[in-house]
Amino acid sequence: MNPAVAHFVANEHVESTRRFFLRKLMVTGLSTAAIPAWAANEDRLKQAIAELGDYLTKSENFRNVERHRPLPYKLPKGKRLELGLERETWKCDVIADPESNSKLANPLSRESGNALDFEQLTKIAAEKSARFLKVMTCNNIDEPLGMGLWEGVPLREVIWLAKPERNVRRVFYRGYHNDDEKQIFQSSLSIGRVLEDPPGEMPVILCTKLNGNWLTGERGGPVRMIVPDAYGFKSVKWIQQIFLTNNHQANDTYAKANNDIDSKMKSFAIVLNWPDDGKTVPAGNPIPLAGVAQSGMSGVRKVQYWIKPKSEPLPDPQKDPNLTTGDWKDAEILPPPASWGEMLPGSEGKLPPTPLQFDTETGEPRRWPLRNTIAHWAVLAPGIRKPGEYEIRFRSIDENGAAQPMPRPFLKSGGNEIQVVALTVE
Ligand SMILES: Nc1nc2c(c(=O)[nH]1)N[C@H]1C(S)=C(S)[C@@H](COP(=O)(O)O)O[C@H]1N2
Ligand SMILES: [Mo]
Repeated sequence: MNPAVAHFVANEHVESTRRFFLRKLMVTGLSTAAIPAWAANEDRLKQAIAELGDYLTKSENFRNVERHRPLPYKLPKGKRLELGLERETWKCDVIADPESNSKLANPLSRESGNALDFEQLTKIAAEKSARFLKVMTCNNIDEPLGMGLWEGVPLREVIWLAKPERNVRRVFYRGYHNDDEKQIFQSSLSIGRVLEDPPGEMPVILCTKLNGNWLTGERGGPVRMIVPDAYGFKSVKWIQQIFLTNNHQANDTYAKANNDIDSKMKSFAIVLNWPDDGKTVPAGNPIPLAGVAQSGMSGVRKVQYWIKPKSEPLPDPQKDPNLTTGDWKDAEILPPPASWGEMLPGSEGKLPPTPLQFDTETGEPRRWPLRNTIAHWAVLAPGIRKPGEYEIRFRSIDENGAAQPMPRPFLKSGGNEIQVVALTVE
């Protein structure tokens, strides 16, 4: 057995898999005496769940979305030290937008020699550090880039150091961009969002750690912004400049690229590890399905799938563009994993104490799935007797009862189209 599967089989996911497998047997009206004949299918379902991998993504396994040539983390170490792209030399301005009239009593700048440095950040972190789970997703890519446990200093702590006094409506921030104006990548937030977190929401942080380890250059280190409720473009990497401005308009680089820059993360469900040219199953054999659900601002109540013969027409796009009249069946959202990931330092897959979304006494997540993270889901779909070509679709239902892609179907605010994959029954 491959080691990842062996590891998985040893943990609770498999127990919960067994429970819902048994439930499925009961639903389909078979007695538990039929289990031995089905054992191979149970194994296949276990395998499909195991192939989802660890809950947290290893830093180097995130998908990168990056412009800039050369890439800052590919510069030689000496150059990186010189440019403040290493913890030892990192410096960051916290200043007024020169094109605006914001007033700060104590601007921090490299020019005046009092810029924020990593040592100061570490001192603030000793008292005010924040740690939370968040999935990184690009609004233009319909699959998460990676799932992380992020840690750092709330941005507001650093803003208060600069003693803003008046005329401050927004904050915008930039990463290192090779001193080339054309390569600037910046994002902005209202000052209100930075200073106060909506109920249950996590703070915007200057992030220094991912999954318990220092943030690597490839992931945006030494310091990157992490905006928990937003798509990836707000989480600017290689941060070196923070501006306070009286400009009431968003000046995000992504706005120029035709994106909705105010979008909160959306909920959706997708199957994983499904070959582009489809899968083949023997007639009558149950079909193991497993994937991830992204839990956006309205959470995820359900994950559903719909298997349809390819030859059968879809509902009339004028009357039912979102396929709500399909024969949707429920899958199971898996509970929090027993092991969060082997990359967590010295912890055998345990999370460090205690992410903000977790109860400090029980160590359990306060809800599941958590908003702005993922959950794994799985189901053993009943076998199909009739050989032929089929399509399988997937969707989430959020906690308000809205079925994906509703309530926000427009793609500029985040990809959430209903996924479709091919299945051949032989
Ligand atoms: N400095 C900088 N930060 C950036 C970007 C960039 O090109 N430059 N890309 C952004 C976009 S569009 C996304 S989706 C996320 C991707 O984060 P990742 O590469 O860590 O997965 O980084 C954001 N931060
Ligand atoms: Mo992105």
